[in-house]
Amino acid sequence: QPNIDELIGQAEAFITACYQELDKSESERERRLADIHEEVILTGTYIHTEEELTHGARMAWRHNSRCIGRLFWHSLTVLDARGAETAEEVAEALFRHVEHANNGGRIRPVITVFRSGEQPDRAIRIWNHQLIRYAGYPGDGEQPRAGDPASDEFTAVCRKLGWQGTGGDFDILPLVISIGGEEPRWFPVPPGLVQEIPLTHPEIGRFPELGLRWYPVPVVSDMCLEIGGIRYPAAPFNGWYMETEIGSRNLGDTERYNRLPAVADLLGLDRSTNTSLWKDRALLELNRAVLHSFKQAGVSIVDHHTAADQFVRFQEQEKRQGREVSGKWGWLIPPMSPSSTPIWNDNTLRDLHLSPRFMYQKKAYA
Ligand code: HEM
Ligand code: NRG
Repeated sequence: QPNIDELIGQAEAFITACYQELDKSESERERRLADIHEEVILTGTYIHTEEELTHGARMAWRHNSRCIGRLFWHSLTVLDARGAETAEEVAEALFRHVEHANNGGRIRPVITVFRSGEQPDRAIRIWNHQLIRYAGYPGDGEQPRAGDPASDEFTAVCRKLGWQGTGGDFDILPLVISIGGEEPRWFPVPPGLVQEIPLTHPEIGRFPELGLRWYPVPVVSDMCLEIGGIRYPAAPFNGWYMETEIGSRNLGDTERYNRLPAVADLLGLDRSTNTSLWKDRALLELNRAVLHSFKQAGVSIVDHHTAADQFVRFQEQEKRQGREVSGKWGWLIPPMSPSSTPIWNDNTLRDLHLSPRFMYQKKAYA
């Protein structure tokens, strides 16, 4: 958290940029800055208007150098949950978020913003990395490992709090919420809130034998939103998936579900040699299965070629607005056939560290 002078400086920079983008008059800007100045001197902080919160969150998305989906930054729905006080109220707002985002499959980009974190003894923290995610069980002498290895540590935390999973590959974790230094509370995700999608393949009839599935909406819930020097440690956001996130990484990575060998075996590929390119062929069919299954279920998803084209349109749109796009090449190229997308040959991308922004923060546990 910045000191008073830094806070006023950051507030000024934000209000200036925000009010200019919103076509507000010079006098409006000056009045608002005078008010903020007084409020900060009096209370040590200031409260964003709804309008500032909405536009600030949209700017933070637009500024994120790792996100390929930014063409749609202006369409972000901002839900103001700064009034939520108790863990129950937070959990209810989170379930409403998932419902509103899911929208029967026509996924809407949404962010829910909880109150700012200047008082550590009242700070709201969501312990989950994503609101919906699968548990991970490392296994032991008797039990083989199961679930998503990325969730092993958090799953152990949930079990210590009293949550019990089935020990299977696709247990949806509970929400874990803490207020200040209080013990965290956990809330099971209501059955029916998440319409999971079993993976099928457009041509391979036996694909369901792999028993793979995924959830419709990625809601990242452990990042901190910073707007004009004010930090929001609980501000979960979602868009829709790009298929490679699930097909290449979540199901394909060796340190995640590691399912390329199983897919290759189903396809009858020769795994005894690299030169059969069995990994590449398995990856391709796994990604096709993800796209096919989401489409069949009527759930929004984008393929990596379309997403890359949309990113190029975003770059052109920003150029017309006289703004430079911040980007990290290594994050923006997709984890399948990256050289077949227009981002591959873009050597102009630089990380500009713009604000408002989404930041990593210390884990709420450990
Ligand atoms: C990262 C796609 C919407 C903020 C990413 C990544 C992808 C992606 C593929 C890289 C993820 C990874 O490699 O793990 C999309 C698509 C969207 C979308 C297709 C559809 C609308 C949003 C929204 C926000 C957002 C609505 C925030 C309001 C971010 C942030 C990251 C990111 C902060 C970096 C996450 C990190 O550092 O771990 N996005 N995104 N995105 N996106 Fe988006
Ligand atoms: N790769 C992660 C999700 C990270 C964010 N991706 C998005 N964000 N598409 C995974 O679960 O695969 N979003 O806000 O849409």
